[in-house]
Amino acid sequence: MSWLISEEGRQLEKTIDFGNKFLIGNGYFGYRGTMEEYDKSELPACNLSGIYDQQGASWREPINAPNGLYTQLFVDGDPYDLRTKEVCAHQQQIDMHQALHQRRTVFSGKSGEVRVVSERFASGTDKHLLLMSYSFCLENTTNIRLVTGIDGDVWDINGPHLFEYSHYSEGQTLGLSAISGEMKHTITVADTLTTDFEGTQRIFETEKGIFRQIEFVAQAGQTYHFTKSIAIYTSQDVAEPLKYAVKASHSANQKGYQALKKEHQQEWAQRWSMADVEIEGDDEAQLALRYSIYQLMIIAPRNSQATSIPARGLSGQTYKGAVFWDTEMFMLPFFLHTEPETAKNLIDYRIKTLDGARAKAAEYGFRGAFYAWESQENGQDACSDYNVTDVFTQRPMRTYFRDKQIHISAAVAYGIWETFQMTGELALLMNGGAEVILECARFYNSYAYYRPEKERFELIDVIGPDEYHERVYNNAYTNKMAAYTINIAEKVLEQLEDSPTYKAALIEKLAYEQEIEQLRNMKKALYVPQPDDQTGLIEQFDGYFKLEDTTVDTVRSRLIDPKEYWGGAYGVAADTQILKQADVVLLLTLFKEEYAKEVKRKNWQYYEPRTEHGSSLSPCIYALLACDIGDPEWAYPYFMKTASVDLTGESKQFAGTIYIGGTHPAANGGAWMAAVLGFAGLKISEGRVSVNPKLPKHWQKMRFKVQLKEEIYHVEVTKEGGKVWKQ
Ligand code: IFM
Repeated sequence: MSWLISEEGRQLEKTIDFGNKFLIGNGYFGYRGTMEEYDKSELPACNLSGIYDQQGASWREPINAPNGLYTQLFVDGDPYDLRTKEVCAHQQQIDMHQALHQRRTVFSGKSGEVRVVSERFASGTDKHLLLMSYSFCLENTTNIRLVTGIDGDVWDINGPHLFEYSHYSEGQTLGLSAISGEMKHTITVADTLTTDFEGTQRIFETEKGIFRQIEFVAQAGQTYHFTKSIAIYTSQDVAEPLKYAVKASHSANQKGYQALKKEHQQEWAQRWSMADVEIEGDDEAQLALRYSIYQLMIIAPRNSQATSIPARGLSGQTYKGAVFWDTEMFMLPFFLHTEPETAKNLIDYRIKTLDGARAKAAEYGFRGAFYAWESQENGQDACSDYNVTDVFTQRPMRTYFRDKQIHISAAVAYGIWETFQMTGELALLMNGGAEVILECARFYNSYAYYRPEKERFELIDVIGPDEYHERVYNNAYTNKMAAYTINIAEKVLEQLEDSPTYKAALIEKLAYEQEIEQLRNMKKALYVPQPDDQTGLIEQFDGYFKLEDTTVDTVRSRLIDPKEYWGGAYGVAADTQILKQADVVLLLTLFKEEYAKEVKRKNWQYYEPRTEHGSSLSPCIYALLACDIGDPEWAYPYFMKTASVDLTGESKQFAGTIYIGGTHPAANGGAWMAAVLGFAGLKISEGRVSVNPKLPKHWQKMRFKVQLKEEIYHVEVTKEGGKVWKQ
């Protein structure tokens, strides 16, 4: 039971939600949980990873491939479509253990009942393959028309992106290629069909699609079955995507659905044997946590070099398919502990995009690497200067995420350093990691402002994690992370001591000698806000405590429109102490060893009632710190909120008028962190794995594995303590 995510009934009002909830994927593409008969109005999408395009002046976003699953069944001329037909029963589910999407529908119509059963999976062994098995059975003998093929008229937020469609057909294989407008990428989908029935066949083309129509008389009570072997290739993969797609689709078809499914199941069983976290005593938490892990595993860029994970995973084009700090700060820990190879891929992406970060720093007049707030394939920043649309005037609002969220570079440096510490691979530093870290430190050096009267460096005019307060001075989190980046840079240089030739060449290449001296000075004099002696509180930024002290509900009651943006110049939260998401609490979580328990407790208690949790990144951090201070019962609701965000669909859907729905991989990673690092209290330090469990009252036991270097460790914890042993 705890492996199945299931919904009964049509619930048409939840079609968009279910598209997210029933997502399948394999890191190369994500396929939304929509019905086979849907056209673009229901937002089906085969969302491709790391391949972007821009239409006119609108936002650049990832490309959705033509829909190879498209299938519509006509019974006596009538379309049997979930949107329009009455049903006696309908169920949609994800079997997480096998990463299979399953559908069962019993339609009722003038020709009696029609049962449709389908199953699909994004191959875990060949990232280019999407497989489907589909069967139907009629109550009465009736004329059938089956239309199945490739629908290239796809849903886009800022499209269309696909043009110059070309069609292909040979035997049972159809193909559709299209060329993207800006980048001229070719996207090809091929589909080979195998049926266990015969009929009158016709292939027809539309401008943006190619379909096969099969007509026959279906006998009452007989089940008819077909499979589709769909292959997706782009010109980013190979020079001739059509050739590859057709070949892959043929050979998949030859191998057969069942054989491919078996391979896929074995691969997923293997993955789960490493990644699963078992919870005894709480089925709801178990399901939600597994679902979070499932979501991370379907978007992990395993077989692609140097690609990362967008903030909405592969569930669509929201947030421009861009990579945020979410990856390093919220998702990376899961991969580092369970799939280090994938973690390294995520890091390689930042190494690959270093030049983009350098260009951004230079654009703003700084040195070093200022990473994109919303990073696309080459590290260019997709974040617009006007990232929110005002609900009243419909005008774009000037936001400063791109210019001022300078903590992004620290997140990148932090992620690389964490990966180095976990894997111990110096090659990671020598193959670009060191260069990134040094360039990030240089950026803070060039950004910092020396205040002679205070004899200190400050970071002024920034936005911290709490985006509702723009252009603040000395955001505690940002200053601390900048200081940490400088620390890491020093440690990196120490690590390179044993490779003097490489080190000297790097310092020369970056002209870094003088920078080292400056960083030393800055390290001594960079201001990092400290807990107040009396109250123990860390002020989120200069002047924060002078802002109106009110409640989240009061601020909410001031909204004129529910979609109104809370931040920006005139936002309802901007002049108050109400924050969007964990900020000081995140600082205390990351650097928990450096602060007294009482300080952590006081700040948790102060900031929590003032936090709107308007970002899905927030609750997991409150859960983590609550565990750290020994209060798992405080942590539990925040953990559950995080772990179930994509199950309940209860998350913000709009920022102003901009749609921001989709899946929430940062929260998925946060759920894993809260469970493993929080409740189980896993700690890896100096090559030693230990636990310090703080289980919620009703949890009896947790069991999971982690990988450290080449070793796999089994961990089992109860309320009384824990065991860790090597495999
Ligand atoms: O990166 C986050 C940010 O912290 C809050 N707004 C949404 C972004 C993407 O998840």
